Amino acid sequence: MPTSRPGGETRRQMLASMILVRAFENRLSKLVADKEDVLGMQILATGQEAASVASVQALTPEDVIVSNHRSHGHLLARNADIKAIMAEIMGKATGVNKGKSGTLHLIVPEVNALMTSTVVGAGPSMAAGAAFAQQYRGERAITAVFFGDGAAAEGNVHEAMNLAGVWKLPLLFICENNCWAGAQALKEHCAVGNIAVRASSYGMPGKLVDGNDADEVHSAVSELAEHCRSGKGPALLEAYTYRMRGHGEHDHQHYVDKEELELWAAKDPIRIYRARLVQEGLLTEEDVRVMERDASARVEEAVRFAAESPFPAPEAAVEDVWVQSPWAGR
Ligand SMILES: Cc1ncc(C[n+]2csc(CCOP(=O)(O)OP(=O)(O)O)c2C)c(N)n1
Ligand SMILES: [Mg+2]
Repeated sequence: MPTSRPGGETRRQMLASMILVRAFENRLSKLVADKEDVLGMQILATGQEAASVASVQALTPEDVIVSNHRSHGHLLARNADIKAIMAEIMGKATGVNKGKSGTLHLIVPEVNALMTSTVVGAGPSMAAGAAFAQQYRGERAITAVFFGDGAAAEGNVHEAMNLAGVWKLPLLFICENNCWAGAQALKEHCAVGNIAVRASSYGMPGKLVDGNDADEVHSAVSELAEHCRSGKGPALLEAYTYRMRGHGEHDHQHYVDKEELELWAAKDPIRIYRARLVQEGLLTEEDVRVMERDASARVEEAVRFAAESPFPAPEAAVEDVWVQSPWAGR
């Protein structure tokens, strides 16, 4: 299958989106450190921005995405409302889920982000259901599910891949292999060197890419999404990347070698991409500084909006729990 490089405008947008995601998560990290406003465990994807942003940007807005506990990049790249995402993280009534999901279970149906789940490995089987619905209705849209290297060891993920292969579901599995699952290194839970080789066991194509290279990720997702869209069944992409921070903000990575961190810091996906676009003449350094200022202003506005928003009323706890059946009272 041919691979092609994304166009200039797409590449500029990818850089802007990666910069926004980094600014958002850096601010979140500072809020945690300052013990301000944010509730619960904060799980960031610093260092993984190319994998998440380029994947999402290679999909169409009609495609459904299913994410996991490391979801901010996926949702912001999808243009989910940044103020409502921040408000949700702070547990406010103006949040995307009225303050009831918090950061770990964000759902943004307006942008076809069906769900995020912190139950490791749950996403792929839910995504298989969404892809089945798309196939059943004869839609052109596909489903893309993001999961980690640790999740790839869960039985549930293998079942989802097997069923997707048997039913030829339009489902793109995107494994963000960030080398760690909590405090467990990949070799402690994975018998093979990479996850993509497993694809052939489920009758689907598998591809391993440098997850810190936005162009490479974009091209691979475009190619595999086309495979899924054209009725040929599922596909598996492994984006090899690195989690630059601890599992969550509570985790100070005492188990990680300093040299390993330095090695990956040198492969920072934003710095690499920024230099590439400037060198190719697609942007000037000043254009990038404007992107950074814009990102920072949007993040500050989101923090202000969220901090000033009210918490949900106690009665709201029992709202949105049940769906009214369309057949009720008939
Ligand atoms: C079923 C289940 N088992 C264990 C956990 C605890 N847990 C949360 S995240 C995580 C590590 C997941 O690693 P990976 O899938 O590689 O994703 P990453 O955190 O690296 O993005 C674990 C074990 C959980 N949330 N759900
Ligand atoms: Mg991982």
